[in-house]
Amino acid sequence: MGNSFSNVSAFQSLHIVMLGLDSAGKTTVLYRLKFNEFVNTVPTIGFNTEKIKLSNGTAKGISCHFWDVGGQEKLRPLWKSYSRCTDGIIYVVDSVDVDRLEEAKTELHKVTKFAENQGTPLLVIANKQDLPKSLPVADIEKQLALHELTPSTPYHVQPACAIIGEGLTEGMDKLYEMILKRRKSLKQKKKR
Ligand code: G3D
Ligand code: MG
Repeated sequence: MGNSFSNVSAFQSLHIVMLGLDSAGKTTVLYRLKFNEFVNTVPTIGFNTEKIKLSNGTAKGISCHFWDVGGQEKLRPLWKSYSRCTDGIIYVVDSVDVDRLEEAKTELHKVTKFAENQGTPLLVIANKQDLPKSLPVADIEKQLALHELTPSTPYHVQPACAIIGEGLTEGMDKLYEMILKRRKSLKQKKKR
């Protein structure tokens, strides 16, 4: 008791959407969180959805309903409706795919600008950090121009390797922390 997490029921389910360009590693993240092991993926046509009870970290026991939406160009128009009014957005980036970072940036900024997404906490997963040519997190933060996001968007950038699960617990804990903070401030605003 007494920590910042004590005021949220472990039975509450959070609604989280996972976005990012195709092949960034979204589905690998999803099944790593669900089964705690590597699952070989195929390109997502449409979306995958899973209810997952987090099993590690400070957010352990929290239930999340994840929506993992395909990242191919023709599927990106779906992002608007899937990201609407969620508790949190996870944006997965391939840290090696330097040529498409600009595209990843444009798509991310589009999503955070939707009126329904104002203030929604954002977790950027800088994935594939196991690969030798992966860009460091600071460079990814810069290239995605995260400092230019709408000031109401709280964010955290997490280096990760989804195939072994490294960084995912830390990332989910940060996202959960931002979600709680937002809920608290919305509650206080309502009281005024
Ligand atoms: P997507 O759902 O974002 O489209 P996927 O991406 O989860 O399908 O992953 C795309 C490819 O990236 C997969 O390889 C997957 O194994 C790989 N991948 C995902 N995360 C990591 C990681 O952290 N490190 C490395 N090295 N590879 C990763 P294939 O070969 O099946 O295309
Ligand atoms: Mg996928």
